[in-house]
Amino acid sequence: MKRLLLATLAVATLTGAMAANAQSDEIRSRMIRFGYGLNEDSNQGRAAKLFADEVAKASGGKLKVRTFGAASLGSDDQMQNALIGGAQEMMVGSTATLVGITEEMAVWDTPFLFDSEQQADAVLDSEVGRKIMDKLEEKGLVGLVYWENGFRNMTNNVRPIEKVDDFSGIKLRVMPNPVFLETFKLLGANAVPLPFSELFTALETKAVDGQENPYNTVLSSKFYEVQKYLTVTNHVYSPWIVTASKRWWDSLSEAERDILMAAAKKARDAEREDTRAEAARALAALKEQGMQVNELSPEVTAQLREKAQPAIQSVIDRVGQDLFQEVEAELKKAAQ
Ligand code: TK8
Repeated sequence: MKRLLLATLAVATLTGAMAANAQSDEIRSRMIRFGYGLNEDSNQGRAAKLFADEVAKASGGKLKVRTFGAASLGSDDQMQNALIGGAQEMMVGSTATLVGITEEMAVWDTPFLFDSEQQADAVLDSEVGRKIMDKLEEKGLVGLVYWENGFRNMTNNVRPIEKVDDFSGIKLRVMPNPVFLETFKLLGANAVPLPFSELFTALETKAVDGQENPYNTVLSSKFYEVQKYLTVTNHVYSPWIVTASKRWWDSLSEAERDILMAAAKKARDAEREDTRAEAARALAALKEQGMQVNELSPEVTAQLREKAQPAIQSVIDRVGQDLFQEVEAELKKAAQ
């Protein structure tokens, strides 16, 4: 009797396992909610749409990606938590907003880490870039690819930033991230962490004087309507990262995962191209909108680097010396 029961149990477990593990080539009908923070009419929105179209094409319409822009599913933080809990399938957002979940992501927040977009691509798409991404898995997230947010520049309403002292007293919104907070405190600004979804209103109501983001975002989020001065600082390169809920990802078949991964990569390549082309036009567009733009002298840039130096040490303390050195080795390779 006991033996029969065990045998029945074994068969039941086996069938259960087979049902849970979708066959590797199976593609089922699925709805995928893909959230992001910027407006639909932005480099982020265009790439999200391209991703959705690619997935539909490659799956014969079975995998349906529904995109939700303008933080309509919540801020980066809120979406990350929804992914972890399994209430949302996918998103794209800043790596900087993931540092509270996976500390290693802080490596990308190192001020003045990259000198060019090409160097950023090489390091982000390298083994160490993947290794940092894979750290998300133990926290319930799966990282697919890095997209480009871009080099960040300062905007504010108080004064043009021409020298280091000009940061002094500026109430500056920063991403909710310890490295950004520290960097801008070191530069003398009054740094205030705030989710992106609250930023326009904070600028409009003068709760903060300024913010920092790539030209593309200053344009697509219409910050030019509420900001007077733009200073070309290029103080850090910001990646975006496409993530999926691990709980959900694990329930997909291999074929489904392959489709999503291939589409994310395709969208990445197109997004980087689109972002760079737009950035080249955006500065002129922002001037046309009435923003007063100034560049920094090489001396002032050198002083900024110097002042921000202690933030690099705290990144190292956070991510570990070994990992930081791996990134530096990859940087060197990319510079050759
Ligand atoms: C969009 C944000 C944005 C980022 C920021 O959700 O918060 O300033 O640059 O791109 O992730």
